[in-house]
Amino acid sequence: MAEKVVAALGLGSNMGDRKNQICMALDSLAMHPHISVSAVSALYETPPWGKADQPAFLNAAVLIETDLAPRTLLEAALGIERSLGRVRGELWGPRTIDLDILLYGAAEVDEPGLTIPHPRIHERAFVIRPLADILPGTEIAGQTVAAWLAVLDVSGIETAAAVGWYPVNHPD
Ligand code: A4P
Ligand code: MG
Repeated sequence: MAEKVVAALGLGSNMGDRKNQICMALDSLAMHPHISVSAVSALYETPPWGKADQPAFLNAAVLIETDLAPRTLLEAALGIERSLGRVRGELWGPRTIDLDILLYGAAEVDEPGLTIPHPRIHERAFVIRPLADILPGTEIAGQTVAAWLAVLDVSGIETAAAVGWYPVNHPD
């Protein structure tokens, strides 16, 4: 069996029952035979980034351990999106659920359809805020996640709720 790798995924939703969809995606990850969930961030309500005229998002980040290769993990994530009714619309537009592979160990992947670390993590408060709950000390683009959090504009981001029964590693 392949070695286990620690990976971080970002979750986002701004259509339908946002919290339920994020919780269903977390359940699907936890039930996957090759994925174990180690920690989940708090849930954050975040202003839309990139395309402003759309509803606010709920965002979270989850730490997993997996022996799936990056491409297989992406297929699992896309399968979970599909199972929750994700229909691909415009880039950066509204979505029922978005599951992005943020980090996969220290791997750097740049292939058609798969880029890890996920592009622009450190420019996006909606990614860095939840990621700082689960991986504050990890370096991205030369600085720790916690250091990026300190310089990003987090105005408008609010803690929505803890996610429930998952082990939450949150500073509050
Ligand atoms: N893909 C490549 N690398 C990855 C990766 N590391 N993880 C490919 C996941 N997918 C990856 O994604 C398009 C394709 O990206 C996938 O089929 C996969 O092959 P998509 O989810 O269909 O497209 P998208 O999400 O519209 O585009 P993109 O660039 O992934 O957008 P983002 O970066 O996900 O941004 N504002 C707030 N507040 N919160 C949000 O969550 N999300 C977005 C979308 C915009 N604004 C937001 C939020
Ligand atoms: Mg995406």
